[in-house]
Amino acid sequence: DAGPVGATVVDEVRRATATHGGSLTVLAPGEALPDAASVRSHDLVLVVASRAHTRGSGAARQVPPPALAEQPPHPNDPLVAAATDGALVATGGVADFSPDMFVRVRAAGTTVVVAGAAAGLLYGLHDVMRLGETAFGDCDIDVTDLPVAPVRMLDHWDNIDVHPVMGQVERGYAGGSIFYADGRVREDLSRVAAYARLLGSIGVNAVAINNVNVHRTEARLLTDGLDDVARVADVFRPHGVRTYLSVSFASPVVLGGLSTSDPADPDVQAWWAAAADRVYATIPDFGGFVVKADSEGQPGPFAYGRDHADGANLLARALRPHGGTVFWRAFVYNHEQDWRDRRTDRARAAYDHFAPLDGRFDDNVVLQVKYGPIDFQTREPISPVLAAMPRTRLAVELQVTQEYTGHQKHVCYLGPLWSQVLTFPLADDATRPVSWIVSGLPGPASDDDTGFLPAGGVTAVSNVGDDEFWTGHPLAQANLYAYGRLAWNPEADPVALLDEWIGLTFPGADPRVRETLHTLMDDSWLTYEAYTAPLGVGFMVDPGRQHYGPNVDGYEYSKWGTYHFADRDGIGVDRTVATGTGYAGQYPSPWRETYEDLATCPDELLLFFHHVPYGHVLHSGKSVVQHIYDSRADAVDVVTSWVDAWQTLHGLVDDRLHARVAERLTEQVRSATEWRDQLRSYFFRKSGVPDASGRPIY
Ligand code: BDP
Repeated sequence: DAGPVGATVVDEVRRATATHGGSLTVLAPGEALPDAASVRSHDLVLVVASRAHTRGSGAARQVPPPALAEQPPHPNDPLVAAATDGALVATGGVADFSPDMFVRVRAAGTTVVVAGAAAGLLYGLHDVMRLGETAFGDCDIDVTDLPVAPVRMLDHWDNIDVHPVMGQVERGYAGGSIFYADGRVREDLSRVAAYARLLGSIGVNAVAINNVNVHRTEARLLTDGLDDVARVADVFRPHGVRTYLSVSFASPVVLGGLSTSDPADPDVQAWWAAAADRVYATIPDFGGFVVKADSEGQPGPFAYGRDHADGANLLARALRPHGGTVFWRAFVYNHEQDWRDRRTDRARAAYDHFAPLDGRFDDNVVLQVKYGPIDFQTREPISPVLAAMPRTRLAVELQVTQEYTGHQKHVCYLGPLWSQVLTFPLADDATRPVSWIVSGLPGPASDDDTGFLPAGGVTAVSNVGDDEFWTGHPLAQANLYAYGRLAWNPEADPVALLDEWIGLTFPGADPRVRETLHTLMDDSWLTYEAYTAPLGVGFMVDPGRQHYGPNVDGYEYSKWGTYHFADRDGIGVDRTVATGTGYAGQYPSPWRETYEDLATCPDELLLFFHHVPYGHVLHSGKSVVQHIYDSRADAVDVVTSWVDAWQTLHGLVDDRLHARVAERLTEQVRSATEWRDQLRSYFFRKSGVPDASGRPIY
């Protein structure tokens, strides 16, 4: 009995063996192994070993039963999976097993998956399914796999009610919510069950099921809605996924009728403790809370003269007796600033608020930091907060939903962006990548293996809705897939992950399908960047169309505070220490020097850090304005070529899917053309510099 995940393991292997006409035998600890003659190819034997059975005995290698080991090798040989009932302490070359870890061994014609817990076994079985025949081929290498980050979370920005402008899912581009309909949690959660299985298969193990902007209806999930939340948790649990809620910091007032939400007030503390008690009485393995506080109008501790550590610890102490965690977001800035005041800089805000609080957060608080200092733009430098808080558990937050990257109308495969973020060597003299920071792994230069190295995890905003294809644009499914796989293994090659997704999504398809999808998707993030905002400048999206399409000055003179500062002479934001906002100084060396100096600042981030004349020559050899002209025009040519490429797949993929992608590509070409024409004209009119290529400018 390995719990609900153990039962899922049995279901999964039963499903897998049945497809091939095989059968499943489950052996209890100590039960005799079947003899070789009775086990056929495609059969699967699940050996539930007792702890005593495996401890210290050479683990994986020892598991194939001698009877099976005598069988001649066959490409479809039986798979033997072994689970133990707890931590496995193994010798003989197999390290201690963490709960998510598994080892896959190919020995004497048998494929063996060994894990120390049901979750690891589940991940091992999904790995075998992903590999297909390859898992049964000749190979004498033992594969040990485990995730780097302990928490791999998806946040849903879903509301119960439907907002007149935003719809039901804030920044959602795939229809309504899979969780809620008709003002409550859905009666039929079968879609959620399919989603849970999907998440288990890509290694995601945590889901927050409501919007970080917590409106009154959703706030009540924490109290009146608990039975419904429990139903959702029941559906996620068997796939190793824990359920979290976004909560309002003002809950004691809004839900509890108290006159304050002050963290120092004993009644407030008691209210949260009682709330947490009720949650855990209903959902014993509840994950915890996600909190957006003092940000974009959400309530928070500032109202009471307290800081974010006071606020986060209040909730953490309520969750602590139950083992829950607070994911406290670092997305805090003043969204009501005076655009005329050139000293204000939104990029500085998260660091200014949080870096001084390092060491003050309880150890069941994870600070959730957006990957860039502004807001999920197509290109941003990595947030310096991630390097500034060594005594705080940190999680990096990505955005799978394509808010700023084309609303799932545009093909924009984000795997390469996230890969860059996670592998970026931010700390310890450019040796410690972001994925290590959020996993609590010390840098290679660290000689402190006993110090406080707290782990947080990887989180992201989900892109899923009740749309027929789950993600609006069918190809946006690849982003969900890549997110899970990269959160598991940040070193993975994003194009190889895309290839995996293509193989699993279009099994047995004509080779042209794979080829064409690579043509469209491999570099689609860079193509999107090339026709939208240039050289790291950020925000040029239209506020009126919910961050879709161009509007160069859309935010330029607004209180939200994101500026490109384009004038007749130049463009970009001076964030240097010497003459600008000082943001570059928030980085550790060598990055602060790299970004501070025009000579070393990389082209793709130039306008994020510097205000330069239009004639400034990039490392690429082009002037800034010529780059603006050329890259936009070239990228539109690329997108236009995708329409014909996709057309050649007609009849080779499902017709409805083909039609949906074709329709979206038409819109992508229209929108990319609009970006090109507006940006080229805008900067021609601002600068007066003609396009050296002679292409028309309107
Ligand atoms: C911004 C979105 C907004 C979110 C906010 C957040 O426009 O809808 O509420 O991020 O992350 O990008 O809280």
